[in-house]
Amino acid sequence: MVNITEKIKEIEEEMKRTQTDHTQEYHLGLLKGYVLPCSKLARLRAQLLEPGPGAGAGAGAGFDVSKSGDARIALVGFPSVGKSTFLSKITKTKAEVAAYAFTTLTAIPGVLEYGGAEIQILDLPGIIEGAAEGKGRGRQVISAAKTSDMILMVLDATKKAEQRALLEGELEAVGIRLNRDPPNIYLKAKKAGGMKISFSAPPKNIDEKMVYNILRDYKILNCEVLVRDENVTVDDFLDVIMKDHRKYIKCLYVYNKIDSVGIEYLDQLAREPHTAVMSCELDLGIQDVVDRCWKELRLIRIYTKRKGIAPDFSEALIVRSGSSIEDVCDQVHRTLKDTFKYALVWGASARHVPQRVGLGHLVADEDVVSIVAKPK
Ligand SMILES: Nc1nc2c(ncn2[C@@H]2O[C@H](COP(=O)(O)OP(=O)(O)OP(=O)(O)O)[C@@H](O)[C@H]2O)c(=O)[nH]1
Ligand SMILES: [Mg+2]
Repeated sequence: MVNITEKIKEIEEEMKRTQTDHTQEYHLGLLKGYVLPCSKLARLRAQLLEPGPGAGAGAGAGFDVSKSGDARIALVGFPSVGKSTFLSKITKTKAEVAAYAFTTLTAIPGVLEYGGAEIQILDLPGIIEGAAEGKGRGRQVISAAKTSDMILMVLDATKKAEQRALLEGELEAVGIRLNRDPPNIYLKAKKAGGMKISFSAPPKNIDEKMVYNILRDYKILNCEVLVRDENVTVDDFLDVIMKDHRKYIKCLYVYNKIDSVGIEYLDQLAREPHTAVMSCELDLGIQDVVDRCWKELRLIRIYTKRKGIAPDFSEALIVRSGSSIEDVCDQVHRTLKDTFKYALVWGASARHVPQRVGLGHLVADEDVVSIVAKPK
C-alpha cells in the first residue's frame, strides 16, 4: 500500500518537475523507450483502489450503507463546509454539526422526499488534499461517492476559489469524471489480426503512432480502434483503456455560507456552470439546490391511476428519462405487459387529455397514467 502511494508521489513529482504535458511526455517516452509516466500513474492509481494483495486492507471498500430509494446523492466536500447542516435541512436525519473539522466520521444516510420520489442523501466525512492516496477517510469517502448517481460538491463560499479544483483533482485521481461523457472512442480487443486504427476526422492532439504506442504499452496488441472525435487526447485514451475504473457522474457545485460573502462575488459564483449558491444558516437557496438536483438526476415521476379513482400524488413510480409506457409497466409488475391493452395519459407527454397510447409512448415528469388491461 505504502509502496504504491510512494510510487505515485514519485511519478507526480517527476511530472511536476519536468512540466511536460502528456503529448510531449509521450514523445520523450518514445525516444527513451520507457512506459509513459501518465499511463504508469493511471495504472498505479487503479491498483490502489483494487481490493486484494498489495492494495491494503479496505482499499476500495466504501462505508457500509445500503442503497435505498430511487437514486443516491453523495455530499462531498472539505471539512466544516456545511454538509451535515445541509442534510439536516433537507431530510429528517439529524447529523452532528459543529464548528470543528471532521465532525462527521462515517456515512450518514438521509431521505429526501421529492413529489413522491425518495432520494437517498449520503452525508460523508470531510475529505482533505491527498484523499485519493488514502489520507484521512478519503478513500472510503471517494468509494461511497463512486456508488452515487450524483455528487453534490459542497464548497465554502468564504474559502479560496482553489478548493473546487483541489477536490476535483482528488476525484479525478481515482477515476471519477464529473459532468463529462465517456470519450468518443470505439475500442474492441480481438484475438488476432494486429491493430486496426482509424480516425473519423484528422485528430488534433494525437496521431496513429501515439495510439499504437499507448495500446502496446497496455499489451493490447490485437484490436480495432475508431476515434470518432478530433479533439481526443492521450488522457482520453487512457480513460477508454481503463474504462472499468472510470465512473462518469453528474455533479452540482454548491457554494454554502453565502451569508458571509459580498454580493459581487456571489453573483460571479452563481453564474458558473453546474453551480448553485445557498446559505443553510439563513435558509437561502436551499429549495433551489434541491430542485436543481432533481433536474440533474433526470428522473421521471409517474402517478398511476385506477379507473374512477383520483391518482395518489404522494407515491410515484420512478423511471429514467427517455422511458416509455412499457418501462412504466415493468416498474409496476413484470407480467403487466402481457395483459396490456392501452394506457390513458394525462400530463406533459399527452397531446390531449387523456390521450390513449400504446407501449411505445414516451412519458414525461409528473404524468398521470392509467393502464387498461385486456379482458380475461
Ligand atoms: N456562516 C455560515 N455558517 C454555516 C452555514 N452552514 C453551516 N455553517 C456552520 O459551519 C460549521 C460546520 O458545519 P457542518 O455542517 O458540521 O460541516 P460539515 O461539512 O458537515 O463538516 P465535517 O463533518 O467536519 O466534514 C458549523 O459551525 C455550522 O454552523 C452557513 O450557511 N453560513
Ligand atoms: Mg459533517
